[in-house]
Amino acid sequence: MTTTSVSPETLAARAAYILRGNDTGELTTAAPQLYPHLWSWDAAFVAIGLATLSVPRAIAELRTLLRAQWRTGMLPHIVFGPDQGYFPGPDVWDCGVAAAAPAGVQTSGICQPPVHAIAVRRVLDAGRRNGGADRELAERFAAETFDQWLAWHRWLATARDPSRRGLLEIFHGWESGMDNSPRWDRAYSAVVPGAHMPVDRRHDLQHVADAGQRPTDEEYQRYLWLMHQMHEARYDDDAVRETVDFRVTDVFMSGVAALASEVLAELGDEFGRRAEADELRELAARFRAGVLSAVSPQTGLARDEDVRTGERFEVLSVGGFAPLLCGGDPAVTAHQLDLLTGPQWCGHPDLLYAVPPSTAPAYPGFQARTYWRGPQWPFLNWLLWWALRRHGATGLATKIRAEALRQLSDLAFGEYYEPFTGEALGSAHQSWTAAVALDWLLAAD
Ligand code: 9WN
Repeated sequence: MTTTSVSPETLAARAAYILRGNDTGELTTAAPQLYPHLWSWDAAFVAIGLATLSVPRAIAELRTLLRAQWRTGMLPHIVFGPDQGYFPGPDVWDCGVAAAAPAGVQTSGICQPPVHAIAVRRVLDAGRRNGGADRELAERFAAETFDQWLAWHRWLATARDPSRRGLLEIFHGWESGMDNSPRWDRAYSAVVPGAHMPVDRRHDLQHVADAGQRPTDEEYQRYLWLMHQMHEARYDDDAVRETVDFRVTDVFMSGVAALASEVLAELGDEFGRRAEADELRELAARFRAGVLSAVSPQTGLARDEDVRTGERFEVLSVGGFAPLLCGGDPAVTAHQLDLLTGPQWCGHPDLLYAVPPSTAPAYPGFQARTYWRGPQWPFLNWLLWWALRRHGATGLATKIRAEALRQLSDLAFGEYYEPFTGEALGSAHQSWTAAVALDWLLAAD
C-alpha cells in the first residue's frame, strides 16, 4: 500500500520529468547544477529508473559508463561531460597520466560501489516485460556487456582485495559514496595534507542552501590531498596502495560486491557462461564471509577497518547494515533486522519517515542536516528494499518502500532529507532520487 499525499501518478510523472530534464542526450547528470556529470553508482540507479520509461535509453546510460571503463577493468566514479561547473574537474584529476585510463573520454581516477549488475538485471527484466524490440535489445545488451561487468568485479577482487580477505579496500572516502560519513573520521584524522590544497575552487557551496549541508573545507583539503597523492602515483593500483595516506576496508562496498557478484553470476547462468558464473559465486562467497567477519559483537553492525593500523571503527552508520545486503548468516540477519526496526534506527520516535538515517541519531557524530552524517538518502532505501526482498524480508521491505514514497511526495526529489523535519537538502532534482521513485511506482514487482 502506498500512502503518498500526492497521487502515485503525479509522483511518477514528476519523477519522469526530472529524470528527462537531467538528460544531456549521452548521459544523465547526477543532478542539474551540483553534479553536472555522470557518477558511477548514480548511473546504475538512473538506468533502473529510465528502464521504466525507455529501455533503450536505460541501456545507453550504462553504455556511456562502460565506454569509460579503464583497461584494468575499473569503472571510474565520474565520467565527465562538457560542463565546467564541477570541482574537482577533469583538469585536476588529469587521468591522462595513467596508463590504464580509457581513450577519448575524461574520467576521475577512483571508483564507487559496484551496484551495476543489479541495474543490468532490472533493465533486462523491464525489456522482457515489454517484449518485442525491448526484449531483444535488453538481452543482447546483457549478453554483450557481461564480460565488461565481469572485468569490473575481477578488478575489485584483485586490486582492492589483494589478500583475499573478502573486504574491499578504498583509498578515498569518495570511493565509498558516503564521503564524509563518520565511518571515515578516524582514518581521515591521520591524513595531513603536505601542501595547501585549492579548496577556494569549490563549486558545491554555490548550489546548496547553506554550507552546513556539505563537507567542510578541512575535509576538502584532505580529499584533494589524497587525489594529489594518487595523481603522483599515476593512478597505478599497486603504487597508489603503497603510497596513499588513506587505506580502509569498506564493509558496505564489500556487501554490495557480494550481492552484485551473485546477481552477475545468475546472468552468467542465463547466458551459458558457467565457468564465469561459478567464479562470481566464489567471489560472492568471499565478500559475504568478509562482511560477516567484520560484525561487531558490541553494536551488531559490520565495521570498516583502517588497513594501516588494524583499528576497526565502532561507528553507528547505515553502512554497518552491509550483512543485510549479502545475507549468509540467519542469526546475524535476524539481529540486524531487529536493530534496523528498533529505536536507534527506523523505529526512532522522532523520525518523520521510518527509513534509516545515514548515521544513528544516538551516535555522538550525528548531524541532522549534514550530508552523510545524519540525513536519509532515498536511493539507499531502494537498495535496502531490493536486498531485503531478495532475502525474504518482504514485510519490512514493503514498509520501507511505503515510507520512502511518503517522503518523496514533497516532489522536491532531494539529494538527502533531514530525518526529523523531512526537509529536502543538498541538491534538488537529484536523478537517482527520481529514478528510484519511478522504479517503485512503475516497475511490475
Ligand atoms: C563526490 C553524485 C555523488 C554521489 C555520492 C555523493 C556525492 C560527490 C560530491 O555525489 O559525492 O563523488 O561531490 O560530493 O556522496 O554518493 O555518487 O550524486
